[in-house]
Amino acid sequence: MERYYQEDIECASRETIVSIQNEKLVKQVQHVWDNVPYYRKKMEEKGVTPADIKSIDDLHKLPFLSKYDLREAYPYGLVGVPLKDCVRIQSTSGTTGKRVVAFYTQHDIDLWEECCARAITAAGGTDEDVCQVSYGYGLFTGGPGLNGGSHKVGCLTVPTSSGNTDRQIMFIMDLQATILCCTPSYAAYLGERMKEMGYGPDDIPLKAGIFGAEAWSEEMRHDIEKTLGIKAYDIYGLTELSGPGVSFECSAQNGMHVNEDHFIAEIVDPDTLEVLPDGCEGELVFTSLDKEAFPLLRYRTRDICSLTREKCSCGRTHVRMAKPKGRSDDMLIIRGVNVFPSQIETVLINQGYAANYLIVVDRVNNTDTLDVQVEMTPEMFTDNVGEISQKQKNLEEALKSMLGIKAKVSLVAPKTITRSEGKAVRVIDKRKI
Ligand code: DLL
Repeated sequence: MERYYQEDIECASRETIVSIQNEKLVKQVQHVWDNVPYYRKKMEEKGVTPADIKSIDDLHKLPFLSKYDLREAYPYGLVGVPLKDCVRIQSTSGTTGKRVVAFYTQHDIDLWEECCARAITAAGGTDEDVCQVSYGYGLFTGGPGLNGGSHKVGCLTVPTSSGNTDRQIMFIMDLQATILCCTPSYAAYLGERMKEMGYGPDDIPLKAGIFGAEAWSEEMRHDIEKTLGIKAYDIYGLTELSGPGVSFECSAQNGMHVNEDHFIAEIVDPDTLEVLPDGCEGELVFTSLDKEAFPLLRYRTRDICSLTREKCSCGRTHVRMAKPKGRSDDMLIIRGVNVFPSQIETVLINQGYAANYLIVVDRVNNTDTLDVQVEMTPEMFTDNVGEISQKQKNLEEALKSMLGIKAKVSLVAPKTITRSEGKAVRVIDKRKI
């Protein structure tokens, strides 16, 4: 049976959703115009005033915001309320660029935690569950967001934060945790460690995982589900818009429902900025409809994915976004060819490797080089040079057929690539150093 945290709104008719969005957008544009001089100036430059925005059909008239603007306006330039009304900041864990600082009123935090509660409920969570939150706590939004959502659902919340892997496992086993929240790469590491400790999927009390904060492949999902004996749900979000819970997966595991009563999602062509129809891949852009402290309109996420409004078997009506392929700024251009780390991950897991790899890009004699270091699993480990070289060759062929360019593979011994407790760093681009 599908569970909902706020069924009325999660399963509302399209007309209801559009009417909520129309009403909130008009108010939000006025709020920003009145209280955020930085964005008002952008609107004036584009010749738009709040009177021009009567419904979501007028959204395209508004200017975009990007990380560049967040840096320009750092730290207080985009805050929409007096600082005395703000109760918290959070900041990006970003693996690229300077940190972003986002602000919250108590109302913003309540809505954010509700979004996370929707995600936990969609993963089957109830007040009977023990929910271990192994995302980092502190400036990163993962821990605080899912902690708040878990409280709202009424789960017994175990705020372990990330790291100290053996202690995490002790709590999962001793407290009989049923839901695990962490990055997919950390979930894979926890699974690996539990296997080493002799726990099979039937010994592990977990039933669901809520994994996000980084791009991960379907193949990695299947691996984690098998090792931990759980159903693994994707969750998406970004600090600029609140944190985790902007969208989340349901039992169908076929795209993440965007919380459309709080956010409008658009897909644009990253070069021309033209709005693209459903089904087309492009850059995801969000407008937050009821954030008070940090109300971003048409914020360019850099995440590449597509949207669908096709009916979902879970009964939710909110638009779904596909698993982001990666960020446009994580996309590697190697000898002119676009390569996403997630494509490499798909090949490795399909060939029986785990998601323990490092991509090293360099430029030698004016030519880009792509080296992929891949860890052998303990089961396949060998020191037979001929066998290793055959395995490397097989992987190189599989990568060539996926990417269209040649990659050099080096197989390394188990446990030689550093494990991640938060967002994994998978790429070293020496061309940028
Ligand atoms: O990563 C918020 C979060 C925490 C989401 C916990 C899910 C779970 P930031 O540190 O600001 O916030 O990073 C946001 O991470 O623009 C995407 O590029 C990436 N990202 C987040 N979730 C996913 C996901 C948090 N499910 C950036 N799949 C975003 C792919 C994701 N990428």
